[in-house]
Amino acid sequence: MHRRDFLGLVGVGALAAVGPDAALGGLPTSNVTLTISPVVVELTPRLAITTTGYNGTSPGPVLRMREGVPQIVDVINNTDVPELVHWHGLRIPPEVDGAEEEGTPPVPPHGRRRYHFTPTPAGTRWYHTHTMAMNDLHRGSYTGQFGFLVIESSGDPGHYDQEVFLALRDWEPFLTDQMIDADALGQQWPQTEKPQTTDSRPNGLEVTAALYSINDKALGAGEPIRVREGQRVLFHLLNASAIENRTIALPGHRFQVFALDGNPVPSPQGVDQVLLGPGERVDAYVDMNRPGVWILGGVENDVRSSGLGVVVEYANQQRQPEWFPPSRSPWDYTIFGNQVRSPSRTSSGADDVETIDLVFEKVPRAYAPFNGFLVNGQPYPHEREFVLHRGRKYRLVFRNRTDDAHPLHLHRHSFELIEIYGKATSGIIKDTVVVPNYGKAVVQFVADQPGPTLFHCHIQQHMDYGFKALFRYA
Ligand SMILES: [Cu+2]
Repeated sequence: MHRRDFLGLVGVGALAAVGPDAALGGLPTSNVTLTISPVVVELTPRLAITTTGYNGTSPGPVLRMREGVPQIVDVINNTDVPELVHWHGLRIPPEVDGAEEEGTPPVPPHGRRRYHFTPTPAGTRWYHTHTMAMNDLHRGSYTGQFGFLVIESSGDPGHYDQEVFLALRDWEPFLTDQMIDADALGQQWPQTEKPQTTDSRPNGLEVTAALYSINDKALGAGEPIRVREGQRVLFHLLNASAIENRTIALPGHRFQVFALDGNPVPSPQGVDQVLLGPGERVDAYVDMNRPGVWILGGVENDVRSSGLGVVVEYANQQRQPEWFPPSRSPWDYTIFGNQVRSPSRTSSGADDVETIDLVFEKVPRAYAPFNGFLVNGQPYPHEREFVLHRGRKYRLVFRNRTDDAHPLHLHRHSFELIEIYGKATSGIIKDTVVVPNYGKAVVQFVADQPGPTLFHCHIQQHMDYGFKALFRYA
């Protein structure tokens, strides 16, 4: 379908019968059952797609679990292929984490499997399939198998008037060699990892999409988010895409970001736009103090008009939803961290910290027609895995020698971001970080979760074609 045809179908302002809330009511959870089966997602009243989802919907239900309270989750697989449910951002054992590389047993086709785990840490997590897709764009994270998971603590959640969960998605992916680089991070960074001569071989086919939604609705097709002047709205934002980093904004409003990947940050800050790599979450308050009808959506015009948005409507306001571009202030993780004066802290192998260098490279058309990726010169699996010693502190130096920004995810652990864009920081705890093209990031973590631990790029095609590694405990 041509993008223009799709625009005609959506028609900002059209209303669908079922709003996003229908799919997102919280479940009481001492026990949870997730049923994997084919679903129909009505992106607009006139355009539906078929995919695979949880409990008859995509996104799946917002799951709420209590931190530290043991949980039983039953997964029923009503599809013809083995499946895995990964609990993203949780510190849980490899047998239940949901990665085959770590040894989690898959849920067999038309079978079921019971998981026992004790959810921790508190915060905005999510759950999603972790199967390989390779060249099948109807498998893995290209499907609708994802949902929010909130791990609740006894801590004070702070004051807000309503809570809104927004998952960014793209649909009906296809392959192209005309990838438009959407990785304009706005941020300036030293390209310390750029090789003297860059690879000039033609690029392989990459996955892209031209159809987007927030939760299960394209812009204008679902119920608006209804607000009143003076309200404080708590937004949980997730990029559930398999393919692309995204930047979103709400014109005339600021996102007061207080948590990254579900973990409170040392310096909450207001920002005009939020960048999310696949897998990342941002929690933010928005004070509703500019009455009108607005589009909360992707900053790229073609992406937003192809569905990536939702209408925010103040009470007693009737007009066409408005959009204007946010200020061009770049996304910068470090503004949410503690100020660190000496960047040398990150480069010298100080104290009791062991440094592991991870060099990422792309090999154009290594798996023709697709690109391949190398971690320290080798695609997965590595002959000798990276070995961790329990209780020891590690510093991972991500050296991105490719022309893409990659969202890098470490399973079953949280890490502290200590350097990015050539700036030192501290106190930002994450599980996924977008490392800019030809740039470097440094993270630090304590090896306190024994068992095999998967590390990978959260872009499905990159992971499938080599961009992953396994850490083992000695
Ligand atoms: Cu990647």
